[in-house]
Amino acid sequence: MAKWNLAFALLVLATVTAKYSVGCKRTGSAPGSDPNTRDADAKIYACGICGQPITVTLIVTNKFVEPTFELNITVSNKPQRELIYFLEAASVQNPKFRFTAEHYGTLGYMITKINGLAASVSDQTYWQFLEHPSGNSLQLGASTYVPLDNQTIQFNFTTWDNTHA
Ligand code: B12
Ligand SMILES: *[C@@H]1O[C@H](CO)[C@@H](O)[C@H](O)[C@H]1NC(C)=O
Ligand SMILES: *[C@@H]1O[C@H](CO)[C@@H](O)[C@H](O)[C@H]1NC(C)=O
Ligand SMILES: *[C@@H]1O[C@H](CO)[C@@H](O)[C@H](O)[C@H]1NC(C)=O
Repeated sequence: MAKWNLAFALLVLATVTAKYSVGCKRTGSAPGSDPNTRDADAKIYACGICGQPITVTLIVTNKFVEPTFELNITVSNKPQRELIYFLEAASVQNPKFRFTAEHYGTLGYMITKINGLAASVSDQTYWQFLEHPSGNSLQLGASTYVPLDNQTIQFNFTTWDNTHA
């Protein structure tokens, strides 16, 4: 019984992979191969399961400290995957948007600075992730949260409540 479940799961995985990895194919040299004599058929797959193309809007707001700023960037037609990749795409698309991240083991990347404005433990400030327009705080970080098509994510510079932290 368990064996059949596994076989079914693998079949589903194979189907999903076949369907969604198409946009991720890129040519390049296989590791260790000589780039001058590389096989034209050698392909590197940048990711295993790539999602369907989606559009995500990022709103960056700092109304907490002077000078305040706001930035809206729409990233269109990128494969559905973790939020960090949309942040990367946004900074490629719009050089006015820059961010810094710090890696925390299994939690992945924490966004520590946006456009020069850094989170601070002494000031108890951070960049909070919210769904827009609901205002719901995301329960996952940038390396784990996978945005939905046409979703707007807000990055709001704010303070954390001492009683919660
Ligand atoms: C305190 C806390 C915070 C504080 C940290 C303040 C500080 N510097 O002390 C603040 C308010 C800043 C915070 C923010 C966020 N947090 Co938080 N946080 C926690 C909490 C309750 C405790 C962490 C801790 O102190 N550990 C003890 C210390 C000794 O270990 P540490 O490794 O040094 O801890 C550091 C990291 O945990 C880091 N950190 C805190 N939160 C997060 C979130 C992510 C994604 C990352 C990579 C790192 C990180 O800051 C800690 C202090 O330096 C945990 C829950 C838990 N019990 O672990 C959630 C937790 C880690 N946070 C979580 C989330 C979702 C967030 C936010 C994404 C929330 C949001 N909607 O904005 C943001 C991060 C946004 C960003 N800019 O990337 C989730 C992560 C889930 C996941 N798998 O991604 C957790 C597990 C809570 C939950 N929902 O279950 N958080
Ligand atoms: C960004 O989006 C928000 C929310 O949709 C809107 O209120 C604001 O006017 C926009 N700002 C800019 C600079 O486009
Ligand atoms: C997202 O918006 C596009 C363009 O308006 C639309 O074609 C698509 O169906 C929307 N996707 C979802 C999941 O609503
Ligand atoms: C963004 O942060 C500011 C400053 O703390 C706060 O007043 C505002 O309510 C926050 N916005 C959202 C949508 O949470």
